[in-house]
Amino acid sequence: MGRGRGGAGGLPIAEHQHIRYNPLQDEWVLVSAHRMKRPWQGQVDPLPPDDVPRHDPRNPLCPGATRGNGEVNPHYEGTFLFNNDFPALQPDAPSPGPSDHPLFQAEAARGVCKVLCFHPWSDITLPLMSIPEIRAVIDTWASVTEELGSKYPWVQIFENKGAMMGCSNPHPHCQVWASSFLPDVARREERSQQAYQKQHGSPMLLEYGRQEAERRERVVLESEHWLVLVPFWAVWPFQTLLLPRRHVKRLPELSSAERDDLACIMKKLLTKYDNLFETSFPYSMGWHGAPTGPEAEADCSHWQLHAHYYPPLLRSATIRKFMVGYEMLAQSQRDLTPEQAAQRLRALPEDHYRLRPKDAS
Ligand code: H2U
Ligand code: ZN
Repeated sequence: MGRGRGGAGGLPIAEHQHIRYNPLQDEWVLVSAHRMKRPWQGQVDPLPPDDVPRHDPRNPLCPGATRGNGEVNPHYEGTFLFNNDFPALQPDAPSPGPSDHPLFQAEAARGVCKVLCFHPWSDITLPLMSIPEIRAVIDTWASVTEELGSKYPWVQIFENKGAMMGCSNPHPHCQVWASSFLPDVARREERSQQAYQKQHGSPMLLEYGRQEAERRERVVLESEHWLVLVPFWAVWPFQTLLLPRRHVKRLPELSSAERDDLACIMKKLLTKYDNLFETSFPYSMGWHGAPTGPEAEADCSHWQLHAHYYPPLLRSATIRKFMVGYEMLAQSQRDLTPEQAAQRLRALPEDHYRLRPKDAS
């Protein structure tokens, strides 16, 4: 393992515990690489099921199935977007009224929640889908951002994959929550990127991507239009950040070539993830771009579109990183360095382990 320069003045910091700053979300992470050596007698999670039926008429996300609200899904053949039958946000919630004390503040929360099925089959995942099929998902992400973004200031697209991440249904899908308010993480990213641009004159994540592409030690994948890296400040063991090389503020701005290239790089990244522990790799991922809505600031040039991938696995297909104790009470801590994680991901093959010919021996 090379001695990571880490970017902090060229210091060889990888082997010694230290804290790193996340300038995007304004928080620190404790990096203690030597902790990977400790024995593990804690929780071992179950493996994801490998016998998911391709079509199950009782699964409410399948084509032709009946959903929770009694509606019958069309016999869709590509992506399928519908309103969540159990939405956390609805368009017409009343306002809680004025606060009578600064310690008791509440505000109205309105919005829309949708579910997007990626594919008609329940036994497929993004890395096993074809490039045109992934491209169709990207196009739907862009159009739903446009549609809901015309009304709401924040459109959060996110995918919870795997039971370990609380995903309730194996059918490949993601969710879209549009809200009348900027959620916490969005607010922090808004503030940090604005302050950075004011101080340094360029968008934070555009500069960050350029720096990482030059430094190389945290780069996992590169393509003509995209960059995947384990951020310097990553918290989850194999967390990655997906960045366009060009300055792009929101998903709908992506050109056709950038969307095709995105489909390719997503397929490669997710294949590497699955190959890491030869399992259908669980994660939560989501897109962040400039706020939307009729009141969005005219100048959002401090924003750079990006996707975060937060996978929980640490040592194997069944041993995850727990964010408890110190993380809940003090700050995040990680057990291997981002440079080590990037190196491991980089070294993994780009062909999916499930598609390899079975060993004849
Ligand atoms: P998750 O597995 O990521 O929770 O996504 C499944 C979503 O699908 C969940 O938000 C919705 C749930 O509310 N759903 C429906 O809208 N209708 C149904 O009939 C089943 C599930
Ligand atoms: Zn972000």
